[in-house]
Amino acid sequence: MYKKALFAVTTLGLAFSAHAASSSSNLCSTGGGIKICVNAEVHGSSVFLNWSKTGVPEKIEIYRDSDTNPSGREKISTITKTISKANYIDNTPLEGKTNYYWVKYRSKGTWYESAVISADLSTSDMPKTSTMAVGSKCTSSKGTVKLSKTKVVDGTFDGGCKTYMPTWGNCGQGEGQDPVFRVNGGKLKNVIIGNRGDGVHIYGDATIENVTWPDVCEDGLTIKKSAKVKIKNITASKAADKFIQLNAKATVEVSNAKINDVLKVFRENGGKCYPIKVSLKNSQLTKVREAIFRTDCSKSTFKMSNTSMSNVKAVCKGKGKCTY
Ligand code: ADA
Ligand code: CA
Ligand code: CA
Repeated sequence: MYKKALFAVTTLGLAFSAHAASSSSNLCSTGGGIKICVNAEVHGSSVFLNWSKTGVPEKIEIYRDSDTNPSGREKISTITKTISKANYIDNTPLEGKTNYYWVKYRSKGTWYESAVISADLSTSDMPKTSTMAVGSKCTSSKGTVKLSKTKVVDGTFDGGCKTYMPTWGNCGQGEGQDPVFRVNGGKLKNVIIGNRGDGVHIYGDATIENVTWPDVCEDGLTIKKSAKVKIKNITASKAADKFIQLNAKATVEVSNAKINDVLKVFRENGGKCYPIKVSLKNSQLTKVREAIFRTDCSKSTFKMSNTSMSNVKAVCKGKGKCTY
């Protein structure tokens, strides 16, 4: 579970603390015809700031300090182009202590600012490297199996923790490469996906278990036909673009995943609205360069729980209902 941050003092010196979600409405500031309410939460080793505001400021600046005295605070972000954006993730907060934040904004030429918001990292119960996420048990390879064509799975396939290496594909971003595994339905377990071709394609209800992608190629796993898919105990790294691509209506449940260095973890095909239902729990995410979940479909949903995040640019991007 992530730890909610505590709120502290207003600029007028009125001190109180409470849990973030329940007290955020108490900490609103007004000025220049704009009302701004800021909220802070600790997720993993990052601090998520989000705010609601009435009116449109000309510019926003985010400041951070190790105490509530604004003197000596550091400007950590300036927002001008994406002024409608109402969140900021601080991936490099001051470790092991309480961080204090201010959201400053300019309206009609004059600067105003939010009350100071605190985020306590001293007792964060979600360290940078979470031991809770197990990942795949097949991370060291028991040998390589060379594939001259896609391995089709109907029923159960146990790969014995070997690496399945295609003889085609180049691990680039070229579309239309044949997958390493085509799962028509059933269970794929104990495999290491070789770094050529297009990972795993799913065509029916399936369970994916103890699978490692040491180096995701075009995509790691693609849902090609409507399916319910459970993905558990997996480890994946180095996706230039997407790890999981959803090209059909699907319910995807991921748990005990260790995912590192991807642009997006989940992507519903651009412009499509199947819709999809995705959940992620008991997992560890490090270095997500764009977003964990991206969709253009407002009917699609993403739910994340008990997951540590470090160096994550955004949880959700685009449309969809996002809960975490
Ligand atoms: C890209 C591409 C889509 C589709 C998708 C995929 O998003 O634009 O047409 O090919 O990748 O399934 O990999
Ligand atoms: Ca200070
Ligand atoms: Ca693709």
